Amino acid sequence: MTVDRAAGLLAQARSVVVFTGAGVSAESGIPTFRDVQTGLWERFDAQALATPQAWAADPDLVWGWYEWRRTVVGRARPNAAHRAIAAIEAAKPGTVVVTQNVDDLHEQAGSPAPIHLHGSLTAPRCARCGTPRPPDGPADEPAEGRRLTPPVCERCGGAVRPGVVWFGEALPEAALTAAAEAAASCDLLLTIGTSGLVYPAAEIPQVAARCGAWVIQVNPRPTPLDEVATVNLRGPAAEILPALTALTS
Ligand code: BV8
Ligand code: ZN
Repeated sequence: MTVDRAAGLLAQARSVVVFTGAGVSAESGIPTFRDVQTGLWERFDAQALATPQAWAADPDLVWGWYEWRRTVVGRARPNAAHRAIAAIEAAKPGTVVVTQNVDDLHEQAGSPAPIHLHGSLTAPRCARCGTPRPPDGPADEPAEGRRLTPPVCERCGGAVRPGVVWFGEALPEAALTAAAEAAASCDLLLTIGTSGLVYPAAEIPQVAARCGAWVIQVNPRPTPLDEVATVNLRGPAAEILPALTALTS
């Protein structure tokens, strides 16, 4: 049984990296990036909205979209996969969690310091001077598809932008370096719920494989990472991760 084989590798591993994508939050009710467009937003392409060009053209539309997504995340709770990942960290000190997600469900599940390669919905900042501008409470329930005027930076008067990495923007250097170093030195990388299509984040599991680590993939669908996976666990993360940790504990 592949999950037994995966549990055996996890039990032996001395240095673990857990790499997650939107699929790990799917069972918390947060649509994945490609599925996020529903209702009034479905006429927009997420990849087109998550760009500096969209922000420059219509900051109110982009800010409204992110506030709507922050509302969706605000209603979500960590699922059994997030909790199992936190349990792996507790059982294996030194485990590094690297996420592409902009929600804070790993933190809510008890992961002490996940590396956010694509930023976070909880970290808006001034688009001009970079001053962080933590959200003032839950998003005000913007209706889907509604424009919202972004707040103004108290320091310089610039517009406050979402604290995420848009397409065409560089990833935070320290985060990417830390993730790549962890991947290069681990002996096991778990890649959970990612399509492995967006670079340079998608390099992380490849780095681990190239450096000789075992790679365990958890995803209901095939991805380009099938080729580098030592064990491929086909199924939903909230079902597979608890089974994996139950076998390992
Ligand atoms: C950069 C934050 C350069 C924003 C995100 C042409 C060719 C190749 C590359 C490029 C190209 N043109 C441009 C590029 C580069 C581009 C890129 O890779 N594009 C791709 C689309 C081809 N990358 C960039 O632009 C990056 N920056 O390259 O900068 C540079 C360098 C120096 C100086 C200046 C510039 C920046 C990329 C970051 C974009 N921001 N997120 C926001 O959230 O709004 S990316 C976003 O999409 C997500 O974070 C995620 O990483 C990605 C994919 O989203 P999803 O598909 O939803 O999620 P995921 O991939 O995780 O897939 C979901 C998976 O879950 C699926 O496989 C599904 O089967 C699985 N699943 C579903 N249910 C479950 C499940 N799994 C388990 N359990 C379940 N229940
Ligand atoms: Zn400012």
